[in-house]
Amino acid sequence: MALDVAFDEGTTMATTYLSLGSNVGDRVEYLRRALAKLEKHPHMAIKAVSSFYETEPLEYPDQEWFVNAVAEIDTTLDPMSLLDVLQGIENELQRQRSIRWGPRTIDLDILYYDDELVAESRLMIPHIRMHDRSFVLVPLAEIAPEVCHPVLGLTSRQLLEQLKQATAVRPLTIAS
Ligand code: PH2
Ligand code: MG
Ligand code: MG
Repeated sequence: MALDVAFDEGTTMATTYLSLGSNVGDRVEYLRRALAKLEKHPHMAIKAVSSFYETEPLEYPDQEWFVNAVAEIDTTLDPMSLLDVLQGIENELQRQRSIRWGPRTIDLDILYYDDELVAESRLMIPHIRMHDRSFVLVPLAEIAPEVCHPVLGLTSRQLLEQLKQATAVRPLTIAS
């Protein structure tokens, strides 16, 4: 999936990697709807989307398996504005189904934003736990194997190789 958007001249473009996850309701549909909303945004262009993976829940094992993916996006939004847009999309998708499905329909997390480091109470970039999570590293290594973690100095492929506790991540057997 690729889309070229003509951004205004003079604006600074950044490449960001986002993690998408859902474990409530029609998980694939939530990922697709989130991607459609990202694609429609005037300041974002989707450059690549990984396969969709079915993943064993991490950190809170007593919940449904997730569907996870990673997207590469070019954006002229600064990191905080990007976070606002992502939270807006999460709210839109949750609000529509909140009564029926509960609150965890979609999770949109910023992994990288160029090589920038952000350490705010609302936002940490690189994502603080991404290097421990096979559900992030497998799709990230699929679309960006050579991209380097700006703090750890390791590529996605190397992060995946050095993962100690890899939880189950398997390609979803539907067209994504
Ligand atoms: N997200 C979490 C916690 N655990 N596990 C999987 N497999 N996938 C997720 O997206 C995920 C998780 C908190 O955001
Ligand atoms: Mg998350
Ligand atoms: Mg989140």
